[in-house]
Amino acid sequence: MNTHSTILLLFLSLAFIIAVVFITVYRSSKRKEETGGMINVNKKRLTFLLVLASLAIILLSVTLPDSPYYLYANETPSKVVFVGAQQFNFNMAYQAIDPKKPITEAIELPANKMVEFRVTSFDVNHDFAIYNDKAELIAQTQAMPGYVNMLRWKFYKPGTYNILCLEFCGVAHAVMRASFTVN
Ligand SMILES: [Cu+2]
Repeated sequence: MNTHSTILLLFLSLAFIIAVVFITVYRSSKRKEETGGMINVNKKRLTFLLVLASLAIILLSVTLPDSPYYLYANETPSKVVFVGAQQFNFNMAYQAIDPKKPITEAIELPANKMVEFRVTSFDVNHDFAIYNDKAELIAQTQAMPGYVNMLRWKFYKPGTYNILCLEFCGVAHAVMRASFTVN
């Protein structure tokens, strides 16, 4: 069973449990109906919550399996790029970067092959957002101090790709950018 199916199964099980809880609460409230009072309000509230929960379950069941978190999970990247963001530039290299002696290499990546970015920050929160030559956002991940976020992607079009920071990180945030080429 792959990860998607496992998540879907887990989600459906949870949805079933939630449905059982809702139905139990609804039925137990129905029994008190003969006594009058606030029952009508509770009934409306429950119906509303039931409809809301059903809608959420339907929407999530359709959209969750397509989440990009496990994209290319079972493949080996053709190249790994280490990214250490800091105020106000992106250090990029083919080997792990020492925060005390940050280095930046010219990055060239192969087209049509999966590549992996290992993104972290050396100071505050940044964002690593990849744009194509039409300034369209293609992929992004947060650059967070103390965490390494993995971003796997395939570039089909050769050319220059720009990296912008999407997280306001200080006075020079707007000029924080870098680029790499795909051949
Ligand atoms: Cu920034």
